[in-house]
Amino acid sequence: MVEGLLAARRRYGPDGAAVFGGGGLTNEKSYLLGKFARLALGTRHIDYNGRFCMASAAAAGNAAFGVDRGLPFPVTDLADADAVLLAGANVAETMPPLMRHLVRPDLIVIDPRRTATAARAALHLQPAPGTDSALALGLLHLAVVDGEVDTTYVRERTHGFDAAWRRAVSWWPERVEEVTGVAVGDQRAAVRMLGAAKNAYVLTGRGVEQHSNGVDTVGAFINLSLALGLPGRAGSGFGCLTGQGNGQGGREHGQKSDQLPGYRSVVDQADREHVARVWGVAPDSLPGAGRSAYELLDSLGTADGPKALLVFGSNPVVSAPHARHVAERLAALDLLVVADFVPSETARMADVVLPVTQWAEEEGTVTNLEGRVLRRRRLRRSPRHVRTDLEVLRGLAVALGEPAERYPDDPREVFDELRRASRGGRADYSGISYDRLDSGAALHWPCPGSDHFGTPRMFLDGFAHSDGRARFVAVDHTPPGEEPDSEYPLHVTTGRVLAQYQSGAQTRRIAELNDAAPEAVVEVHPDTARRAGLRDDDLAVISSRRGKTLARVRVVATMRQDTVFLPFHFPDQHSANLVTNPALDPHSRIPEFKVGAARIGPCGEGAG
Ligand SMILES: Nc1nc2c(c(=O)[nH]1)N[C@H]1C(S)=C(S)[C@@H](COP(=O)(O)OP(=O)(O)OC[C@H]3O[C@@H](n4cnc5c(=O)[nH]c(N)nc54)[C@H](O)[C@@H]3O)O[C@H]1N2
Ligand SMILES: Nc1nc2c(c(=O)[nH]1)N[C@H]1C(S)=C(S)[C@@H](COP(=O)(O)OP(=O)(O)OC[C@H]3O[C@@H](n4cnc5c(=O)[nH]c(N)nc54)[C@H](O)[C@@H]3O)O[C@H]1N2
Ligand SMILES: [Mo]
Repeated sequence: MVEGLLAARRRYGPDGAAVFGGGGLTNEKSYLLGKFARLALGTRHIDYNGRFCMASAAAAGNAAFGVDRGLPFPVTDLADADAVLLAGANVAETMPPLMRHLVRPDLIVIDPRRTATAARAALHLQPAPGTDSALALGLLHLAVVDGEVDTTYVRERTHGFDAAWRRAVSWWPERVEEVTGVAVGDQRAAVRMLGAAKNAYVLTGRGVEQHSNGVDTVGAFINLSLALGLPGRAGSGFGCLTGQGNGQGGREHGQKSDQLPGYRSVVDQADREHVARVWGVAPDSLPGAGRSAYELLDSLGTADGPKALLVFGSNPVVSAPHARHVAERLAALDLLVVADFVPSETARMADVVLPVTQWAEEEGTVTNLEGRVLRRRRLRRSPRHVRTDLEVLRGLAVALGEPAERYPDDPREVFDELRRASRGGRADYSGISYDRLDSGAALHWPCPGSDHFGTPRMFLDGFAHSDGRARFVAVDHTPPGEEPDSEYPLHVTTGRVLAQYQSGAQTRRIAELNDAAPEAVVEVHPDTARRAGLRDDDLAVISSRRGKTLARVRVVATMRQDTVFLPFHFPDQHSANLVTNPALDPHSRIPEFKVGAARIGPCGEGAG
């Protein structure tokens, strides 16, 4: 590995090597991985799978509120609300424990599918995939004309309403119905429910975030919540439901190509100076911003792309869009190193696999969806000679010529350094310690001092912009990257099912041991299936401009006729990402996992 990394550096410079991380890594690993990339490799190319997840919501939240923390309030607050709007989130399957906080509120669910979550809603709006920004603009339009706007709040706590309204003014309900398929009466009912609620929340999931207009779409929902006066008011609010075990912390400590620890900016001089001081290096020696996750993968092994890649905590061969192309790029590398504890599809392609310890075998912290830092404790010993990710990073760094003391491998020591690096930053962890967490304290960042009790509820006294006000963003609806046409007449959308987790490498390992492989399915409306010559349980081929994938038909009467749904948990010829569109949002570089043009048909004998 070291020879390969040094060769890449010699021939192509420090950017000849790159790092790909994951939001499942602990805070300590995320932090050390970012430091390793920028100091030991000296590369600007480090990014992670959060870019595939909620990067658009983070960008929209930062623009509107001055800082983004997925949920700026504890989940338990939801239980007392009168109404909750869930836009593109299927929490009954993806976060089942959250459902217990959603018993009392009236639920409004926006999802092209009638999910388990939608089935429990008081109102289900079922738009065509990729039309949410039109729907959100329409809901804002109705809130204004039906007199549901909190004008005092808008005047005292926000800026930019007029510009946002100028865009929404042309999204009258009939036009919105035509674009989205959501009936005018249902639009009105949603606004009435939110307007009548004394306390309400608007929450977004991947369904509205993973789009080539993801930032604008989330911005349109934030605008709606601001018009109703929800964010920063006790008992109400706006939030994004982050997904992975450390979906929050994973992005706050420097795995994202444009961020340094403490949610600092890699291009801000004061931010660079602070982090460089903690790391004991000159600010100028820190590299600048690198490529975003998909752009990084897309460039591997090309003339100006990295020739060596280290992967920690992701399985991009299955989870990245346009997966066949990504596999080709990985195959073009001089050196691929994968650290994992199961033989993932990406690990199977690697020149070197590092079999690291797994969560039950190590100490650390993660930050949950409400910004609360949780201790993860070791439950069992690891097999002998298996190293932790921290030990791997330290060993590699030293072999690359770095001083050992720069890479502590004791999680507590790493966390203490992370606290110093985050001090004064937007995500300030400096007051959070293992001792405080172990004594049972519930600490949400920002927590700027050892005597500070953390911040479970943000924005109550003001938003994080210098004038304390939130910003409406002037957004319009733009259509998705691909619309159905005669060749590819359907929308294909993707997501999750309850019984599978992520790219599935771990579930498959368990299934392998039990001799029971899970099978890929595609959800199809009965009429769509009939027209395509398909019956329930048939093997179907779903194709798009990127390629094709195979899945068993599940006929679902509540599907939209123009849409099929593929869970993304399956590998090889069953991967949903063989058909997904890698079109990127211009502001956040999140890919368009949630909509593309496709067709479906029977899979001929022996095909695939
Ligand atoms: N069981 C299970 N739970 C998980 C995971 C898992 O893999 N399995 N993964 C975790 C992770 S990393 C994440 S990020 C979260 C994700 O949690 P969710 O966001 O709830 O998950 P998804 O299924 O990706 O997307 C949610 C819904 O978006 C809908 N959708 C698709 N296209 C559109 C659209 O254009 N507009 C709208 N409004 N909705 C659309 C889909 O039909 C789907 O029901 O789940 C976490 N929890
Ligand atoms: N079509 C489509 N594609 C999607 C999505 C979608 O909705 N539709 N969702 C996207 C989203 S939201 C996400 S988050 C990604 C998730 O997809 P991936 O980024 O591939 O994440 P995982 O499948 O969780 O893979 C994590 C890998 O890291 C390993 N791992 C876990 N913990 C550790 C650790 O501590 N150290 C090391 N070294 N390895 C570890 C696991 O064993 C596993 O093999 O997929 C994205 N892809
Ligand atoms: Mo995610």
